[in-house]
Amino acid sequence: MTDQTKGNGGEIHQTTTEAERTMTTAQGAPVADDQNSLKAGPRGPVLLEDHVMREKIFHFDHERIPERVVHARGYGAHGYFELTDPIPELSAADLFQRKGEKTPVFTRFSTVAGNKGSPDLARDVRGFAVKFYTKDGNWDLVGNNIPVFFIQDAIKFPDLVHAAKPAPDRGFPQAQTAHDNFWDFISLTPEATHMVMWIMSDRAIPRSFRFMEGFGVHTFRLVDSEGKSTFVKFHWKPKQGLQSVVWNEALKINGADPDFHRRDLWAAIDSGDYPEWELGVQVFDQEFADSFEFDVLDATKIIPEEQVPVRIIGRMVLDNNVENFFAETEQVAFCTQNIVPGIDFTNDPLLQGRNFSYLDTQTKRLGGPNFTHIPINAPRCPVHHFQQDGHMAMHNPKGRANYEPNSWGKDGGPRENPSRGFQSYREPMEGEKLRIRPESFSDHYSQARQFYISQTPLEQKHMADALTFELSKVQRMDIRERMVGHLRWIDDGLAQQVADGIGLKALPDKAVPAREPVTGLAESPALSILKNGPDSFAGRKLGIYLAEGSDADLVNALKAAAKAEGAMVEIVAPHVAGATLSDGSHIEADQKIDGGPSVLYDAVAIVLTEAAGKTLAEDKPSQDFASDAFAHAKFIAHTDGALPLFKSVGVAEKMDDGFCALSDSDASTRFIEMCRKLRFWDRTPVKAA
Ligand code: HDE
Repeated sequence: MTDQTKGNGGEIHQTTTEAERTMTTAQGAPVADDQNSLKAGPRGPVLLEDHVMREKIFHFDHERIPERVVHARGYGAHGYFELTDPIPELSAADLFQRKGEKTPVFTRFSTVAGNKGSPDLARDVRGFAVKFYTKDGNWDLVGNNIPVFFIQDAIKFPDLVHAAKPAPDRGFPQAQTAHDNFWDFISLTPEATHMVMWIMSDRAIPRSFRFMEGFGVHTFRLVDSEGKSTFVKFHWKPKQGLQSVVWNEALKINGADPDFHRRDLWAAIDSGDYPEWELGVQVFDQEFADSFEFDVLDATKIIPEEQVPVRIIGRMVLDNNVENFFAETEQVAFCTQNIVPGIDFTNDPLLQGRNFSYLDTQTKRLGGPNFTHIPINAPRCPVHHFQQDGHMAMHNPKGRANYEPNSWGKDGGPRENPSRGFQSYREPMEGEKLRIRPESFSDHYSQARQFYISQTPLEQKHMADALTFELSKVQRMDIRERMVGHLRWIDDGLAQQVADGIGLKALPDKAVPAREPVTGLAESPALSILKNGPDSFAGRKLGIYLAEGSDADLVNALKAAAKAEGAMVEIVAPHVAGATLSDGSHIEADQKIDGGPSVLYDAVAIVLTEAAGKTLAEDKPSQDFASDAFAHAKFIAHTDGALPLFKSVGVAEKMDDGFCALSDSDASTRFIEMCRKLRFWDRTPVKAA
């Protein structure tokens, strides 16, 4: 039981007499007063002797740990990986052996460039890191939502990240690449061109973590029980389908809800709508690698799915939110070198560098070598070794022996196990020691072009717009021109649009290529988001804007239709207290209109009486709700009462097939069916470039 009293100065004291609820210091000493420090007299100086206050403030002072140098902003959740198609013929990895077996996972999604407090909708790559707690130890698949990377050799990573982060002199801009330093570095790094096409595409502004693909990026190896190896690339495919927002929407979401992505993941899991991804593998042998147009060790290249199909072997379900953000999401330490028997590295120089970096960075971030003792990082299988001591050691070896070989027999601790233990693939190695980039890495444009031509005209336009936006923020003309010189290898139409957009008088010369690009690479439809639409509104969110007197039957029908589809609904109203509907029932609002702009929803319904419509037609947040929904190509359901609002923002005369008049009892179902297309793109038609 908690009692509440007032103290001498009127401050609130909540007290208990129950032993188990008694507050203590970190040393376990019971605390009598958590409101006042120890003083000499009521107004007197605070005494140094106050061990309670000093301990509390000392601990607070040390609450922060260094944020991740990249991927600082992220959000994680627990779940499981379930094997649906075992692959013992390819890999001896324990988690790939038994159909239906579940392996616990912790997955963290992130942006790359921004700091911990930066907004979620920055144009950026998203991290997609999965820790599998297997019976043979932790396997960390630390990937991204884009299957290629900017650079080919880890030694360039500090330069890339320095160029992308705020300029060191002025300390801005935060969480964005639209500045001179980034494009200066990129335009001097032609190997980045392929990745640039991806980050200028809508992939870099995902609607939610739940609607993104994930990629292991590098070529890895699978190794079977006989030691035979097959190359592999890992893919995560969202069951919910792919979806992105449009750039203008991203800018506004960042203002309306900077936590948009983390809130979305948390809310979906909290409501029982568990996001799910399929794990796929692209497997190929040395013969394929030798005949492929590009080097499979080059992380700036993909292998198109049309060339090597993705075989689905399992699924990941995230079904459990973190209990404590810091303990789990912040302290989780992903390390690419966390690998298990049956999976192995290749000689991709980016991957090899990462294998050093992640272990090194965790030691700095988590304060010492014992971060595997933190529960989120601890393997969930038995652990036996002779490592000991160090900061914050929780489990030291038991018994007398802390070395081997030793003479203590059964009590002498663990020993190596040649048959079960990790064996590196016996890859023959020979060569001179050199600092050199392989010539087979020197094609910088072919796949960038392949990505571009695989997009729909609308997606291509978004890329041209993104490049124009970013380069418009670059002040140095020579950097802008140099970048357009690279774009000319991708598509002259694209280069021209960007050149026009940033005010170049003439197209600059083509960049001099290290190697003549391959012509005639086939389109890869798998690379487009819009060609692979989910055709479902499940997992999406409908915003219903209503006010006093709104039609109760319509509101209920919309809610029911959305629920039947598996979609979420939020009620937006002029007041957070909600409104009284036509049947006299009261409905609570989830958002007050200026805190619930239409950018937060995938589709909107505006259910207003004529009187409310007339009043709200003069209200700026209501106007924005309607005009933004229209501008962002959203499906809009409405009553006649919404027409004055549409009129006030110039939309009334442009109403198209993306609008659905809520005129009969089936209209709600019809509207949700329309929403399966996610957006009414016909509203923003684009001619093929
Ligand atoms: Fe990372 N990266 N990275 N990276 N990376 C980090 O590790 C690094 C790269 C990726 O949610 C750091 O724990 C180097 C590619 C993700 O906690 C650091 C290179 C890919 C995460 C680091 C790369 C990634 C990180 C910073 C070039 C996709 C977040 C904090 C060789 C395949 C994991 C940390 C999480 C984080 C180094 C390139 C993905 C410094 C040196 C390529 C998803 O170790």
